[in-house]
Order: sequence, then structure tokens, then C-alpha cells
Amino acid sequence: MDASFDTAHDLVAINTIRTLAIDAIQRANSGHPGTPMGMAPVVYTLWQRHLRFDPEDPIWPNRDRFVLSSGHASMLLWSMLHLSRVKAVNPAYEVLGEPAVTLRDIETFRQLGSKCPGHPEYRWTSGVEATTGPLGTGVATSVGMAIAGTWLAERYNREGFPIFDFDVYALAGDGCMMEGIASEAASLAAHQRLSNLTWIYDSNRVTIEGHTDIAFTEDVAARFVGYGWNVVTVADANDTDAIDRALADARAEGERPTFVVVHSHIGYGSPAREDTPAAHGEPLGPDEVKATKRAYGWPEDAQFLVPDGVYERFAAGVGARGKAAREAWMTMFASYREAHPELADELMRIQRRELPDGWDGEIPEFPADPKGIASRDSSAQVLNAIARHVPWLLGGAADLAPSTKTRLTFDGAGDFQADDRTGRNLHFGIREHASAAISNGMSLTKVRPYWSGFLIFSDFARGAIRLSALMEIPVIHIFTHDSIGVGEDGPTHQPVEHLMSLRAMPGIAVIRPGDANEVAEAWRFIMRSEHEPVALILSRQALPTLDRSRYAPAAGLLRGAYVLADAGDGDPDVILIGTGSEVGLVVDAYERLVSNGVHARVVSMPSWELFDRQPREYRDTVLPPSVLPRVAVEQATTLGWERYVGSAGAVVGMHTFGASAPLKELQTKFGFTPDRVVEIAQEQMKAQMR
Ligand SMILES: Cc1ncc(C[n+]2csc(CCOP(=O)(O)OP(=O)(O)O)c2C)c(N)n1
Ligand SMILES: [Mg+2]
Repeated sequence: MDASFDTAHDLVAINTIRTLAIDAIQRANSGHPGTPMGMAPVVYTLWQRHLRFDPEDPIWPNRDRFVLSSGHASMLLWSMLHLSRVKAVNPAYEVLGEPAVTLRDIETFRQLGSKCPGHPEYRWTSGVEATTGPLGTGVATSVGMAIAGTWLAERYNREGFPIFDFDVYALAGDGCMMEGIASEAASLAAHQRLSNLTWIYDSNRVTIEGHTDIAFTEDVAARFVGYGWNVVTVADANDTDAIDRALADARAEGERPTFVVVHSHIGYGSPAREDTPAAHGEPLGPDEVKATKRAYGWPEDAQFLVPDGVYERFAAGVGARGKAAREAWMTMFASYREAHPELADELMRIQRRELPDGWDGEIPEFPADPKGIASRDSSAQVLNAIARHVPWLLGGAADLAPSTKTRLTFDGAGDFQADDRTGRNLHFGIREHASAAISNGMSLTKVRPYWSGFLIFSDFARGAIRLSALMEIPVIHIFTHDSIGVGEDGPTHQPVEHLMSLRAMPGIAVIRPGDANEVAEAWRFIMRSEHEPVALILSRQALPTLDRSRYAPAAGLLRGAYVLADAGDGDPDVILIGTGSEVGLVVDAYERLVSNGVHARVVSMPSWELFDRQPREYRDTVLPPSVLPRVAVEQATTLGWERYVGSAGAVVGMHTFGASAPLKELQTKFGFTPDRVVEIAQEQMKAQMR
């Protein structure tokens, strides 16, 4: 079939997208029909006329990306994936013959097991580029994809081999534009001159509570001009020629990201619901479904109808363009492999999240040192040692690199900027939420990202950290200044509840290493992690480097918790558990108890998550169930420690905010001294004997 635009045929295809959404939402009796109805022509035009995406291979590395930042409008994406017959891909990156989204999935929209959940979920449905729903986060994620695209192009493209030149598109609504994270990301995207990035703004001027006049009256287009974007306006979302021109303009733009403002009507075509907030998040209702179908010239009783020729139309549009582009790329890649075998090998590894041979060859071993080294500093050494061997490990800080020590300092590491795309040090600016979302986007594009900030500000990034866990992508979130150990900066900068709140999040490993060698082991775990993000929690202050000939090897970190020291055979009299900066303190207390003849044990517990994954047998050897006297020491909220110390055990932790004072004084004030820990251990032993 001819792929050229033909208003009648295109309108049937567009109305198929709309009516599938209407029917699925009516059947589910929940969902958001308004935006699929309003924006169907825009997304259709993008896919049919511009997107270089092959439904036969939705993970082809140089595909254009489409991110539905208005995640509530998921039916728009499900209709597109179904109608263009995108193929499913399994976790081994194999393309399966079956469709990613069947008509049956659409009929069971929002039901358990359907490939069409309420919001787009990466890894659950093939063709979804990013999990979206938390507004603003999808557009920020798209910036990470665009950054990764330019970095990959610079590193891997060679004369005659444009291996990477993909574009990134995101669709956003009023809600995304109101969220702060979108502003953070838009500002950085313009600074970085990401001309491979286009955001399409669905300006329907309606949100849940009503018309945007109630809360959002700024000039959004002017804002984006201010950031430095190329701003284009489409006056009518149904004008497919105007949309086509705007997207062509975006592709021709070589210096700036493009912002396409599309004036649209939420619930377009529904006689009673168009332009109303009710169209946003309610099914139309049986009568209005019929009235709307009549308005579209659609058979009013037909449900889940895909008229003859519609699949073929998608196949002739996005299907044919995508196939041609991918096949040309495959042919090019075969010659590239001959001409540049090492680069091609790297690329294949990146795609499979594999590491280069010898990546860990330079990880240092730290000699015992009672004065020690801050874990942020040992981490800096380890990170640099690894990054020298893993070219696609890149990242930065939210303007805190001199404090978080995450800068790559070796020759050639460079700074990533518009005029140097090879740089591996990113400057995220003071934008924590966007830093995490951008890192997610980079990870979805398969480079290995890290970003860093103070642990206290992890709250600012939490929404995007959570999405990295939900998507099961190996983003490295690095947080330093991990406790009251920060000292003089005081309670605004001293995290208390943050560690526990990160541990409360499923799907992310929180690691708080106790000394430099545990830091090295933490990085070994991090780098091997293919499908799980990590929060690495580091200290500002020096931590003694333990003598590992005297205490157990740091490799115990990989099991989450391990017996660091034990004063004798058999069950101990008391178990002291410490994490991070408190391991040294607990070891001091242990030595005192031992010199008093107590059979004490020290357990270093850098990661609850890794420990909980161990077989019960191992866990019971570390924390024998029969040994009740237990003390956990951590400069943070105590909530949750009962699971390891039991209801009778003791926890030395924080019950209030911290204070501004030198660290030593804070340690005394809040009870983090060897004397206090010894005292509590003795109370524990007494109490359990009674
Ligand atoms: C961070 C965040 N806050 C709140 C919500 C709940 N929410 C979902 S959609 C929506 C309104 C979105 O309005 P708009 O982006 O204009 O979408 P439209 O109604 O035009 O489809 C809200 C508040 C959310 N998904 N994410
Ligand atoms: Mg809106």
C-alpha cells in the first residue's frame, strides 16, 4: 500500500487509535481517554512520517525513541504498538515472533496480566522505552536518552559509519510542564544543545481539576524560548500537514532541542466531553461512546474495530521506513565490524550490559590504616580505576563533584559539553531530580551512568530513583555526607531518615560500606549488576581501614552482612552490628568487651538487601537465632532494625534531627561512642540472662 498521506485513509487509522482507546477504557471502566482522542493525529503523524523505528525489532540500537511522558494516556501507546504490530522481545534480548500487544491485551486493558497496564511499563511491554506516569519524569528521562545518543555517536561513529544518529521524542501535557523536573531537564537540554531531542507539548489547557486557568497561566512557549529551545507551534492537533512540518523543522534543527506546542482538544470528538476535565480520567460512558463514534463517522456499535487496511497502512508507514532503516543499519554494521572490530565489540557488550575483559584489574586494595580514609575518597579511587577500563561508564554530580568526589580525573576523561561529546564527566547542575531521571534515560540507552549528591538531597530525586528500581535498570546513585558525620553543616544537611527510606524501596540495593576495602567490594557488586540500581552511601569523614589479616575479608560485603570479628568458637555472648561509619566504632567497642573477657561478635552489615537474599542457613550463621543479646549501631533512624536485633535487642541510632557542631561533640551528644556501645552491650547481656 502507498504510504503517502491520504486524508481519508489516515483519518480511518487515526480514528482506530481513538476508538480502541475509548473501547478499552470503557471495558476497563477506568482510564484516561481524553488525550489519546486529542493527540492521536499527532502521534500517528510522528510514527508514520518520521519515526525510524522497526516494529520487527523494537530494540534495534539506532532506533528513534518515543517516550509517552503523559503516562496516563497509555492507551495511545498501546494502540500504536498494536496497530504497528510491534514484536515482543524476551529478557535475553531475543525478538520473539509474537506481538508485543494483542487485541486481547487491549480488551483486557488494566487487568492483571495484560500487556496493557494502566501506565507504560518498561520491561513489561516491548516497545515501551521508559516507565512513565509520574508527570515530568518521562520528559526528563528523554534528555538522558538524547545525551547518551550524542555520546555514543561521538565515540562510535566513524567516517562513512553513522552508527548512532537516532532522535528522541517525548509527548508531554500540561502536567509535565508544571512539574519542576521538566524545567530542570529542559534547561540542561538547551545548555547541552541536544538537537536530537524533540518534546511535543499537548496544550489542551485541561488538567484534572479543571481548565489550566485555575493554576497555570504562564507562557510556556516563551519559557522554552528563554531556555534556548527551538519553539514551533501547531495551531490544530488535527492538522496532520502542520504536524508534519513541525516535525520536519525539528529534524532540520541542528543546534537546539525543539519544543512543539500543539493546541489540541482533550476528548476530541465527544459531543459532551470535549474540552472538559471529565474527558481526562473517566470512561465516556456507553451513550457518549456511541455519540462519539457517530461523530467520527464510525459504526456506533462496533467495538475494538480495526477496519480493513489499517494494519497495512501502519505497515506501509512506520513499518516500511523502520525496516528499511534497520536493514541499512545492519548492513552498515557488518562492514563496521570488519573495519573497526574493537569498537563493534564494545557496542555489542554495551547492548548486552556486559563488561570489558579486565575491567576490575586496577581496583586497589587498601592497606590497614587506623586513621583511614573517607569512603567518598576511597570510592573516588575505585571509580576511577574502573572507569579507565569501562569507557561507557560516565556520570557526574549535581554540582557537588568536589564534595562527592565522583569526578573522573584520568587523562582524556574530559567534560561532556556541546562542544565535546566525548567527555565522561557530566555536569548535571543543581538539579537532583533531573539528574536521576537523566541517568535513567542514559541507562535505558545502555551506557552505564552514575550521578551523585548529598544523601540529604536524595529526597529531591526520589521519584526518579524509584523509577530506576521499578524499571530494573542498573543506575548508580551515589550519596555522600551520609549522616550526622557531616558535623558543622547541621541538621539541614544531616540525613536521618534517608537510609531507611531508601531501604523501604523495593528493587534497589542500598550499600553503606564500612571501610575502603568494603567500598572496593561494593563497586565490584555495582558493576556486575545488570538489572538493579544501587544507592551507594558514603561518608564525608575518614573511616579507619580495617586490618584484614585480623578481621574477615571485605568480600563478605557481597553477602550483605558478614562476621567481621568473633572472639571465640560457638555462639557469642553478644552480637554488635554496624554499618558504614559505625563499623569502626563497633570494632572499638568489641575490642573493649573482648579485653573484659566477653565473647563478642561484630557483624558488618553494609546492605540489608544483599543479606536478605542469602539462604537462611547463611543468615543464621551470621546472626544465630539463639543469641538474643544484640546491639545495632547506625547514625540514622532506628525504624526497622528490630528485624535483625529482635524485639529485645538494642539500637543505637537517631531519634531526632541532628545539630550543628563538630563531629566529636555530636558523637558524644547522640551516644555514638565506644563507651556507650559497651554499656548497652553489657545491659543486653544482663537483660537476656534474667
Ligand atoms: C507527579 C505526578 N503528580 C500527579 C499525578 C496525577 N495526575 C495524573 S494525570 C494529572 C493531570 C495531568 O494533566 P495533563 O498533563 O494536562 O494531562 P491531560 O489531562 O491533558 O491528559 C495528574 C495531576 C501524576 N501522575 N504525577
Ligand atoms: Mg492537559
